[in-house]
Amino acid sequence: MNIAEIRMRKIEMPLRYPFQTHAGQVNDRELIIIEIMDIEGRKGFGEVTAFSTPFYTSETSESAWLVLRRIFLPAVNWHQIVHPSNMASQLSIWQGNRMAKAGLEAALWDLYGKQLNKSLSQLIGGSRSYVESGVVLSLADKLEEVIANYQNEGYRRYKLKIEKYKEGQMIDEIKAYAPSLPLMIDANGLYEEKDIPYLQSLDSKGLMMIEQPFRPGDFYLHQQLQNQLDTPLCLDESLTSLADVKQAVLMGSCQIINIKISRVGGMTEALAIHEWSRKNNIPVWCGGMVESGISKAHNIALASLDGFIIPGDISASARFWERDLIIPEVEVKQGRIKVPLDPGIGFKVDEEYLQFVTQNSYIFQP
Ligand code: OSB
Ligand code: MG
Repeated sequence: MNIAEIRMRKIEMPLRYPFQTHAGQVNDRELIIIEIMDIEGRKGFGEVTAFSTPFYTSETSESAWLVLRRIFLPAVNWHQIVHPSNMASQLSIWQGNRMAKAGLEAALWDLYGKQLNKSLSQLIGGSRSYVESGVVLSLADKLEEVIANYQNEGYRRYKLKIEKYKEGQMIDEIKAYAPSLPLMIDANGLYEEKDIPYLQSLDSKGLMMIEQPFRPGDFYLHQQLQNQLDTPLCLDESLTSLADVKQAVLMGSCQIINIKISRVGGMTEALAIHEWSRKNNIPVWCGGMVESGISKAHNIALASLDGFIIPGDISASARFWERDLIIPEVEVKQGRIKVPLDPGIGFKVDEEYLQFVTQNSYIFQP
């Protein structure tokens, strides 16, 4: 792909509202932006979406920075890369660090689209011109107020983070003023085996699904729960590869798959998961990482594939940011986002703002 230079930036973007999870509150989002330039000066952009603490997966933005700088960047045989998927095979000798791998691969996909003058959606075989959009409600949000706001954009799926044992009541409250709101909860693995009776009490609430009730790795416990629930289970943290997805589905540990490009190590693996799920009639949706527009753009392309039949965590730029890194910003109208047709990610990167939020830069020349 004639790669001349790779630049990594550590950035910090202020969130419009604090994002509250069980593990604390995020006010400023730390991210790594990867920029890969070819010999003609075309640039591809990717994003490493690891958080500053390992509350979601074991990677952090700092661990990803180190692994990229010390191990991945020097070890890739850049001259042998003729297609973005070559990156995954070259990096497959190393365990884990999937978000670091995914960010690098993302920049290659954007660049590849620009070199071929094709949109990312077109490159990967996307068939939709709009993707359906869902939104996550953080624990810090005043539910009634934010739901009223989000209804203007017409979001097609609302996701509630859990506050153990309070969610039953929260769901009832929401249903009281918005009875037909398409609602799901995401437990981020906080329930334990002893909570199975409580989870059964949620079965009558009409949830679209329950995401990641137990800790990752516990396919057996998820299977036990799914056997006792009508509400479909969806796995997130548990699924880091196609192999995990096959295991979960074939064991009956879940009925729905959350695909995040970052969690599975890149677009190539995400495409393989989508393909297998489609052949096996397993519904998939695209997860989110409180990410910038660069990563949202990659998600929009992914979600334009056939198998993405459930609205994803792909919200408007304004859901998180006063100002986003892309032009134009992502907009949600009537619960949908238009899939851009321009080459690569299809949005222009706001390089002036990118420079403004950059804290630290590292340049590597192959
Ligand atoms: O589990 O999907 C998750 C945010 C941080 C860590 C984990 C998760 C999330 C989200 C964010 O749910 C969804 C979004 O970005 O819209
Ligand atoms: Mg989740």
